[in-house]
Amino acid sequence: MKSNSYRAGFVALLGEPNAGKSTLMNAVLKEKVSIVSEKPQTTRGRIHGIHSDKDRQIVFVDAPGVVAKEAGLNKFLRDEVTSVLAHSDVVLLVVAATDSEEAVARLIERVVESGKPWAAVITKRDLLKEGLAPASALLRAQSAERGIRFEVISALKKSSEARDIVLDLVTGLLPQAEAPLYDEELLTTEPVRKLAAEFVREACFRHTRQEVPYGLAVRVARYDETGKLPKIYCDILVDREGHKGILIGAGGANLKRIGTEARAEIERLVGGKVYLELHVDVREGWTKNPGLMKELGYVIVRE
Ligand SMILES: Nc1nc2c(ncn2[C@@H]2O[C@H](COP(=O)(O)OP(=O)(O)OP(=O)(O)O)[C@@H](O)[C@H]2O)c(=O)[nH]1
Ligand SMILES: [Mg+2]
Repeated sequence: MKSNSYRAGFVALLGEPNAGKSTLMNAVLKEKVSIVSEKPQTTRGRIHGIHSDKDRQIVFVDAPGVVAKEAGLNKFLRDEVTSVLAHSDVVLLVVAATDSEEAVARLIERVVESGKPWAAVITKRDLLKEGLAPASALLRAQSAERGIRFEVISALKKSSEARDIVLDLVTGLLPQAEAPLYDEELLTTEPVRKLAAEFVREACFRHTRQEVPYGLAVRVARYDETGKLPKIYCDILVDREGHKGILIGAGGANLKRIGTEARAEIERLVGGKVYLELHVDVREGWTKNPGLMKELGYVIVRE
């Protein structure tokens, strides 16, 4: 049994798309668990990242950014955020220094409505040339009215400082516990095959533009661990015929680059060599088709 002051629980990361939630979670864990890109709506489903020490176990739940639209993949992203909020003990609002006051006002309303204990960080401080982030006044008001704590950080430029600040901000809000929720050695509850698919998707995001990344899904068709070298076969599904050629590139060069980069990430994750094979296929209009979305894993299962 742990000491009387031991705490454990789930901390949802709530923010606008592209605010820096996944970057922040990786910085806190000192490991890449959640994929990151400069494009909004990179994170699609919740990703758990676990910090354990003798005083606490914090299960961070990285979530998609808050989107307003109510159809297709956007509806899934929206419902996923709602579900993550409902299942969390604490909310950490992640605001980018560049986020507008209106956007942050909406987020604050949402988190207050949830009734959960919360704190906030303004991240991307390094992008502020001078002065304050547009949302500072709002958070200061929350601090004065409700005692909400907030700090200004950079997860990219000062990641270890950001890490200490975030751990300190959320710990006091967590429920007391007698034991950790998960094995204390565990960094994430996500299976390797899911993270492998995510790393492939991240490399695809890096090497495609405009609507191509948004309409792209990756799934592991086969993960064969019987031989000396684990063999991973991934399908990359695009939602328009025209995107297939763009993704593959002239002479297959783009897909090759994607494969090389994703393989390096997967090898780092599993701590050894892997064989990775990518196959591109078309699922016309999948982002608007609930049946196809379900087939690709975009369905809320934990209600
Ligand atoms: N300059 C700077 N860039 C950052 C910082 N944190 C994140 N970024 C960048 O912001 C972009 C978005 O980061 P993500 O971590 O993917 O953001 P997110 O909130 O998870 O985005 P979604 O999953 O799309 O909702 C990436 O290009 C990051 O490198 C920071 O502290 N400073
Ligand atoms: Mg993300």
